[in-house]
Amino acid sequence: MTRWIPVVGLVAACAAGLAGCDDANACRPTCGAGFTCYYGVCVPGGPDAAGDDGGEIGPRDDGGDVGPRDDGGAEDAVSSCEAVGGAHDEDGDGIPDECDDCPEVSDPGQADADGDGIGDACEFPGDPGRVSERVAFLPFLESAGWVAEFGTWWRRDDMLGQDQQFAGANAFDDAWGFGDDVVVRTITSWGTGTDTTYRLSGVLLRVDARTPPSDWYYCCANAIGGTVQIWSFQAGAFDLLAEEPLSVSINSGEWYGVVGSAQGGEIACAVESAGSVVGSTVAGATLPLSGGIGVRTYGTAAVFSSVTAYR
Ligand SMILES: [Ca+2]
Ligand SMILES: [Ca+2]
Ligand SMILES: [Ca+2]
Repeated sequence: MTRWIPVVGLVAACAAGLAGCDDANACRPTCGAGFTCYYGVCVPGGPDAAGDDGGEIGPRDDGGDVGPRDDGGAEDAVSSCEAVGGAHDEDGDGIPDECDDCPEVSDPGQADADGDGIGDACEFPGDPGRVSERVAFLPFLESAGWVAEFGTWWRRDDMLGQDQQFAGANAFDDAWGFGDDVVVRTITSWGTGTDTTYRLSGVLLRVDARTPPSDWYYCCANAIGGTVQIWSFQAGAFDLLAEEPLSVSINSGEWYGVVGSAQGGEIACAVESAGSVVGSTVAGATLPLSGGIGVRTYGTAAVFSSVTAYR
């Protein structure tokens, strides 16, 4: 059964136009020319001159004076699409990431039936409207900063990859400070692996790296046996909290979506294939964690083409 949790937009105040919201966290490393720091990551484009989070840049940019998300505001005299012409287009649908209502899934029509700024192609299954906005989209442009923990990570060609074929490897940004409530989707593909029990790829939720190694919740798919799993890790102890079968096999070299949701006392996890949910599970959250998000592999090489955070 697919079960999803309503997520309250705790950072909706930023969307309402409070100046300085996009400077909440410093970028590591400092963003290069043509990029601006936004929630701790470097995104294409220039600074938000109006300080309104509404015009020039950022995941909450409404797309300026082009496209269905235009709000007609004065700040849209120069849209982000125009300002960063030729900008990155992760999904190749012709709409630059900053203007795309679904930057990780091709949707050239930009259909958005409920008008919440999140495209139909990447609305979350089972509970439309539970996510109010996208707060970060990471196409893994080379300028973005991540903390690696174990494994052999690389970032190139707008992808983040991990080549270690045994044991676990994490990459995360603990500085985001999203708190308890967040929904994270990654697009991932499995490579070769050597572990005979687990070949996992997915997203980390509530990563807490105050005392390394980090503590976390993990929403993932296991390519061995074809299941969706929720794990916790705290003080050196792993715990498999929930596991349900997938309706499809995980094939190396193919792309899948893995979506994790953390709210209050619950963690939900779903796996997507070809735009459909192919398995989901829910577990109670017992660890008092808040913090960043990330990605993790276990027992397999894997590639991540993007990570998107919503609230
Ligand atoms: Ca696009
Ligand atoms: Ca798209
Ligand atoms: Ca929508």
